[in-house]
Amino acid sequence: MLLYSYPRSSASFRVRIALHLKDIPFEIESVDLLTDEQKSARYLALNPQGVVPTLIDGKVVISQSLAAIEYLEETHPTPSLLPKDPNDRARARQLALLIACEIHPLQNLGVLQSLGERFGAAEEDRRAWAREVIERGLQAFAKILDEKGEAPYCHGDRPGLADIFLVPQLFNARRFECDLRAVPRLVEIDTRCMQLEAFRKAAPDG
Ligand SMILES: N[C@@H](CCC(=O)N[C@@H](CS)C(=O)NCC(=O)O)C(=O)O
Repeated sequence: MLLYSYPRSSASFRVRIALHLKDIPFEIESVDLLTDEQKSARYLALNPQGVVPTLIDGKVVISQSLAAIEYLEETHPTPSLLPKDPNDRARARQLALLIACEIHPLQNLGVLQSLGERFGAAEEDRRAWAREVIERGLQAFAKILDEKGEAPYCHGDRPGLADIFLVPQLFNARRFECDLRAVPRLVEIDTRCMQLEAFRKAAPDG
């Protein structure tokens, strides 16, 4: 498989974790977000949204990290990234989507650039906006987890879908200097995940 990816892209980080957890061999084609390579005609032909990641498996081309991860889950079911019980599976997806739909899109590069270019928001205000959406979203994530008890990972004793979304989001939270004191359980899970080779190899500096 081939993954179009950028080291510090948290959406790419998610797919890299899933590939490593499933021990699927893959190559990386780097797309430089700093020089807007994601907006080049060559890349837009592959991914009309102009964002990373894009996963290629032969003729299959998948954008959207969650769709790519679900594809990996279906084509390489072991080890599974989802719990067995339907309630728990729904919870895992709920947590992943909370990050994918409610936190990350509001703090990604494109939105922060628009806040500056269209509305004149200063760098400091853009960072404050990102901090606010991340902190609020992570606090909701932590509350949903608390209802489930004290498992070592987000859903049970193995890392899975929700952890795959949580760890890159915490990486972003630190980039924006979010206050994580209100979400100690998330910090603990992140530390535990980062002790695993799959997460370390997938990390921006991995
Ligand atoms: N929902 C998409 C998000 C993709 C996304 O926003 N990627 C960011 C990097 S994390 C990106 O490529 N940004 C470049 C831009 O906004 O121009 C996914 O999960 O794949």
